[in-house]
Amino acid sequence: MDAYDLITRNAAEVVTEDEVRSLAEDPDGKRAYVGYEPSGVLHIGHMLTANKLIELQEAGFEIVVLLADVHAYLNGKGTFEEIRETADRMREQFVAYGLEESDTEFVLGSEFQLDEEYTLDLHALELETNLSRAERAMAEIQSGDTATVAQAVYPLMQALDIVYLDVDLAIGGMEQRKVHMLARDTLPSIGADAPTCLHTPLIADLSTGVGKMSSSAGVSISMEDSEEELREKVNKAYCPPSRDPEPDGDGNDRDNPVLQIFEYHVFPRFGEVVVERPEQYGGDLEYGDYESLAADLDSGELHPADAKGALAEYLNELVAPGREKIRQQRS
Ligand code: NAL
Repeated sequence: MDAYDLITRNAAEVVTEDEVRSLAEDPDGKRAYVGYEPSGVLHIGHMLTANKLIELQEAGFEIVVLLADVHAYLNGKGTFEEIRETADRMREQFVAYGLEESDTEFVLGSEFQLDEEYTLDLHALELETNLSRAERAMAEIQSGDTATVAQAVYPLMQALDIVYLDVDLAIGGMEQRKVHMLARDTLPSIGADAPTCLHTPLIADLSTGVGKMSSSAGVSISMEDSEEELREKVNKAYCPPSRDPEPDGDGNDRDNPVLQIFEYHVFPRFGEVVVERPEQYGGDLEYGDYESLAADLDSGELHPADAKGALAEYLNELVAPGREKIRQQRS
């Protein structure tokens, strides 16, 4: 796979393609960053962007992970002390998940976001941004129903962090795209470059295939799930025996979360998949890529129950090191 294909593999969107192509010409030493509000335990959304970071490390990028303690505070996620404490645990869980520690710089937001120069730059961005734009940028990030002033400041700090961390490529889930577009539009007003962005897809709600999977509503996969819990969650997941013939945008907005997890988690990390079946049902099935597995589900060669059984096992392998780390953190 060439560098551009590896960088953009499984991306829902890159802004812009030309900018990413120019990064791909010489990725060595380029910096990609992602930010996370510290929370107690990683969930499948964190793991999805982490998969992309691991691929970018393979492509030669240096990775910066911002543990966004001040952002979590502004978003109403707890007292500052509580949030600071979870940031350390989250860093250890990312390393257990497979982020190469020697190639990853973990930064706490509060290390630089309270400096005088940063604060003045932030106020400059506040002057350039109207409230409704800031609110719209937060629609899919904000906790609570009514936006606070703190939540209007939040996306401007996120924009400014891209400058202060000196990154070449900003990574985030699709829910971050409006913050990144705001950053592209407003950063030039303080003399900074518009950031190049890559957005990972959202996985559909596990039980319905409608909307996005979320740890705050519905069923989500978490790094602390036991093998048994994973099996139960996956067994109950929405997995029609064929793909939606007309993907999103056509009024039939159901996606297949089981296939999505194979595509965005299992194949990127394992490269191939073996679905174990007793001889009497045709024996094991082996897949070297996502498309061939999806095609077999479509044709009926692969039964949803067998696909789910395999998925639960691979997910278990993915979360096991982090689950062990969480157990240690609590003892
Ligand atoms: C991501 C978040 C917070 C601050 C950031 C700063 C720079 C780059 C990425 C950042 C967290 C993210 C979330 N908004 O919703 O988890």
